[in-house]
Amino acid sequence: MRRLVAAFIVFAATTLPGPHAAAAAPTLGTRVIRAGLSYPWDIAFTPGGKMLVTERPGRVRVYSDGTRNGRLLGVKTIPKVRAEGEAGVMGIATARRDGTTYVFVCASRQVSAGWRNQVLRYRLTKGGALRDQKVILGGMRANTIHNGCAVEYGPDKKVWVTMGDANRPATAQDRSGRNGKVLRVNFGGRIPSDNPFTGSPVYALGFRNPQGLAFHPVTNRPYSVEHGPSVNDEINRVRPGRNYGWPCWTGSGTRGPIRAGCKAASEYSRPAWSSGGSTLATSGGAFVSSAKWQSWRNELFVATLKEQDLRRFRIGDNGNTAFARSVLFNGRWGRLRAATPTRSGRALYLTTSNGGGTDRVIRVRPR
Ligand SMILES: [Ca+2]
Repeated sequence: MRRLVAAFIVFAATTLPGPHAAAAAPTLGTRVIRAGLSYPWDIAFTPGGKMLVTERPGRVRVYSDGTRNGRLLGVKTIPKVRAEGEAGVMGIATARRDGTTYVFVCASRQVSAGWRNQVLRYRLTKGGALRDQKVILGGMRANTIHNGCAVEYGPDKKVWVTMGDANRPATAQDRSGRNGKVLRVNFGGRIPSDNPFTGSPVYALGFRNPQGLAFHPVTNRPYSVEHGPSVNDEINRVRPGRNYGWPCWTGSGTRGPIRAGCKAASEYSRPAWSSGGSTLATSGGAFVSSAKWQSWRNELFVATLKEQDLRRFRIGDNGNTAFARSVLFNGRWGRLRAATPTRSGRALYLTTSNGGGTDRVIRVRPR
């Protein structure tokens, strides 16, 4: 009799939606959409459904769509790219304006001033060609490490860019410099009148190497994802004019490599999450917004290079904390670089960073 009762309780618990029944976790399906690429750094989708993929050595690949059957419409070689170490053609984003699709690319280029990271804007033709190049943001030093270079077109219709310290840590605290910052400019590159520092593209400072940037689908708040030194990878809620501590402090009150000129840890903004005593090499970040994601809807997914997995985070109610929830696809595809949502928020696209012409674009979506 006791076994029967127990069996009924199990049956009831698994089949009857109780008054506090939460949405279920989604069952995810995965598919390799592209293979044989070379360091695909980032992905963007146009409103019409084209898929654009950067390859760090210097190209943008344009596909008719994000399926396995999509046609390769063209490959744009970005001029003057100096790809070396972690630098090259990195973040990409799209925007639709006055009936035209525009593409923003963050790239490391050899120009008259030297080796610089720049944000280029192109017009995308219907046939998939990138035309009418314009530099809308420049003056950021490039290096073989710490370039940042995520770019997103925000819900506020501004161009947002993360910039690393280019291995000159002190520059992250220099408000007049553009390295170690989150930058924000208008569509054509002018400084928005509502930026926190008048006449400056600097939106927030004190970053080491932020390679991820994503906007919460409900609150529209920006979140950056960055690499820590040997400890404290971070997720930061990026707020105007705030200072996130590098290189004085990392994580929540761990000393960084520089002390001169530093204030107390409490004078800097603390991360929404930090990895603590080790690093995962957190790279791209993306929110999923479709109801198909059920209980994971509006959560942040972060790709990791070193740990070779995808990490799921829930943003706390006040927006200031990110809670690590689960680890997905551990080791399945090697090092993961990008996490990008489709425009519908239904699918998440990942890229690998394994080299040797073996890299892939992978689609993840709820069944
Ligand atoms: Ca920090």
